[in-house]
Amino acid sequence: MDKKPVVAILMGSLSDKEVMAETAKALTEFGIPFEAHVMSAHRTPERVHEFVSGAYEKGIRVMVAGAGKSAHLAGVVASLTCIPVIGVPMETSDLGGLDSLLSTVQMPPGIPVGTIAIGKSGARNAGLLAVSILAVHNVELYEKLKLFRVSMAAKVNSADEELQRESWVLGQ
Ligand code: RP5
Repeated sequence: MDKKPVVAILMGSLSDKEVMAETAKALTEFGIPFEAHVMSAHRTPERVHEFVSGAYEKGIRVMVAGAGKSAHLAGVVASLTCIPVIGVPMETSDLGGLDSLLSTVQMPPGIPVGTIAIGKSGARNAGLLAVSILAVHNVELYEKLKLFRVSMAAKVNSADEELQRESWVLGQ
């Protein structure tokens, strides 16, 4: 695959870095080139505008935006581009991430944001979903995704085998 970034990972603050690194890890597992930036819908709105409006022309095909609290980053990003946008709501100390979830998911009709689970599992799934979107027109990547699912299923099956070796499972 071309080395030019095809996915942009955006986060509202450096405090979101650890969570958004999960998106980066998933993309790396599939060899997807990406770039990652901190930019904020309310603290650096001009930077968001500048970056997102030039994203398609420079080769970005999926955007992942993670933000917390009044998490309008993904919505603002989606308003500036027709590239698919996946929103990752950050877990927060005050409302547990429900604030971020509702701010990201409740987009009025017309400007969609594909909102995913709160926190690290959401960030990982955002990466995997970005891979699925890119795989629609890339047979090799699609096959890689299928193999990934097969190996995940194998892990679950071997976990069950391991569990069956424990005597308490038999109810005796
Ligand atoms: C949002 O506010 C960021 O996405 C972050 O999740 C949250 C808190 O930001 P900091 O105060 O930690 O920079 O804009």
